[in-house]
Amino acid sequence: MTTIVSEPYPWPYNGDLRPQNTAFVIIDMQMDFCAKGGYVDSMGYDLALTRAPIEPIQSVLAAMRDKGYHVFHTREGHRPDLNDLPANKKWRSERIGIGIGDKGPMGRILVRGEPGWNIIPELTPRDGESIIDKPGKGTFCATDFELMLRLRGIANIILSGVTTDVCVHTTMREGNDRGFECLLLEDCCAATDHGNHLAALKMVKMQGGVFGAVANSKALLEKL
Ligand code: C5J
Repeated sequence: MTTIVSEPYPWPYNGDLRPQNTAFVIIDMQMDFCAKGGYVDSMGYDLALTRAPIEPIQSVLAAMRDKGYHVFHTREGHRPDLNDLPANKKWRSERIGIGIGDKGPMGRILVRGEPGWNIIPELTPRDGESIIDKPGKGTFCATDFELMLRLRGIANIILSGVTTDVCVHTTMREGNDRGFECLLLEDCCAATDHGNHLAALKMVKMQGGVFGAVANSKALLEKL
């Protein structure tokens, strides 16, 4: 029986925490979210917020790699022809910054193959780690993520990345509805608004852990 000190219950619920059945998922730590001239910067949000989880994620990633846990990286992005970009998503993005698909200082915003779409160098994936390219906010939508989790016998998902209230939360909710046991690492995530980050953490902990549990990376590292 192995559990992590977390809220609102010791995670995972059944104490079955092993490298074989657990994945560490790093969501959208891309230049568009963390670098000057990218998507988040073009909207005028503070990059210090989205860059804050880099070091904590690096520590967890090193431990997960060392112990042989499954590691997944995700990238939010669209095909260069934008055939997978909903018109309302594009329209909304144009209201606040450079529109998705339009050219910015880091190349076309959230378009696959552009400089802004790359994962930041601090968290470069290693050979053997899966990268999920997703057109939406959730990692399960229009991807082979669930198939890969099921084929490997993964039951537990540990979530990190940006943004807590959007892509991380959507993925957690999607995973929870599919029966995966989810843990959100609070210091390994960030939102473009700190209040939204805190609210997103609180939402997880309602109703006895409605979407799973929340822990600090230190609690996880102690167990690993
Ligand atoms: C957003 C994301 N916030 N990765 N994407 O648009 O959370």
